[in-house]
Amino acid sequence: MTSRRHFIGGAAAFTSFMGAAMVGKAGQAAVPEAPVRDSSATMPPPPPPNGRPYNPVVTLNGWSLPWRMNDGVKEFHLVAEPVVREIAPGMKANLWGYNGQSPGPTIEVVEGDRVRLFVTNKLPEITSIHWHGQILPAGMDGVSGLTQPPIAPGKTFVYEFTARHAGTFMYHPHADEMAQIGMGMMGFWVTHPKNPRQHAVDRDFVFLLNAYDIEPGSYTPNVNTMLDFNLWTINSRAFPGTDPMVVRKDDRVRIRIGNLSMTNHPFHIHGHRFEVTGTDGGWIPPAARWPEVTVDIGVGQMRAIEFVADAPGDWAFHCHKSHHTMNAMGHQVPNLIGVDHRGVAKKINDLVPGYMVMGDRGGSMGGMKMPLPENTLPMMDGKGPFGEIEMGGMFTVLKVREGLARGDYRDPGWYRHPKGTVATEWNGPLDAPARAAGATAAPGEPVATVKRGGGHGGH
Ligand SMILES: [Cu+2]
Repeated sequence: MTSRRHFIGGAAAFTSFMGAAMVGKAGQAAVPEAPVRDSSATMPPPPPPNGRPYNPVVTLNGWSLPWRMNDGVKEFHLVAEPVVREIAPGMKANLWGYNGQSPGPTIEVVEGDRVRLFVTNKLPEITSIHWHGQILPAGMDGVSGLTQPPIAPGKTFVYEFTARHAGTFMYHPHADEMAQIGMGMMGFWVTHPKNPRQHAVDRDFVFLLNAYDIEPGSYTPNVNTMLDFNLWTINSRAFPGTDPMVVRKDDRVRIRIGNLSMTNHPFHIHGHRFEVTGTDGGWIPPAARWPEVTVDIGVGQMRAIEFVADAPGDWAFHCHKSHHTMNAMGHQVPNLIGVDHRGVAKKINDLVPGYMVMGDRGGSMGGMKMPLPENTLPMMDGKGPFGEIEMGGMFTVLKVREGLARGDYRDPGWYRHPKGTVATEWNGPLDAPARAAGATAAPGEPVATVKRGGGHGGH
């Protein structure tokens, strides 16, 4: 095994790392170095140091794996291993992943590239990697037992094939999948078109959707869970731990979303309309696209959406299943909307300290403070410029700003709304609403006495 170098910095560090790898001793080793990243922050995309040019993608709360060019072949080294991933500030999870993080790093190559991937298994059990969506020789498909023997703990396998068509793909184990995917083993793969102007956009984001069942107060997912997950994550991050997607006004933006969780996720954008331009099967011809504001992403599917970010602001971008935008703890709270339980809750609280019910006026859970076990996220969280955002899970913010520099992905802070464009409290006169005779009264209003005329019958 070659030594493993911690890989923390941004583009500058990447370039110097690649430079060192090219000329240093590691460049001569049989197996390329396996860079490790110990941060869950989004790494701005570095320009390709060699090989065919391409427009790199931005992996939300992730990074792209550097390669070594060896005689015209791009060589990557993935290490399957246990990792500690910060899900959001205040919560870490014991996951399995690649090269220090879950999901693993994004692999970026160009159509026609010859690619060699070394995979070292540092897990306590066998593994393999399947290159989801790639057209390749059957023996490189990574299905343990079917196309190759499994990779035993401590062993390294090598895969090699030509990236034949441009598009968006994923990688994940095809060995003990329930446990290994359930522990966070997955990654993104982007094959860029040979002509960098083809399918070109200004900003190209990628992320995977995954889910975990981590008991409040614990650190390790229960991988036997089939449906009842309590942490819904974008690249193994839950809001407010998800980084914003920062774009310049009028940029053409692509977001590629892969789903390796156990259920579908209808992803919804605010303030814009998009078209689905790609699937894991390839690009959709322009004439076959239609406008959307929500796209359902099925299990094992990828959808690439594109739009022009022409509306400045902070726009929510999230899964539309409401339970998928909340974190753990929420699902066992009894629903007492409409029940006056003020006395009851106090009595129960004397017996069960920390007992909490959903508010009798509907909830607003962000304002409910209950003692949390250690290593547990509030179910809805996030401070915004106007108060609690009351979101968790699969939620992030698209920040559209004028005048950003190309390649500037730094968080610009909250949007400053032009005067007169924010919803505000109405302080003028409020007349009682005119109601039709016989209409149901509003709560607190006396029920109107309507004289029922005889002879009409019925209700
Ligand atoms: Cu969802």
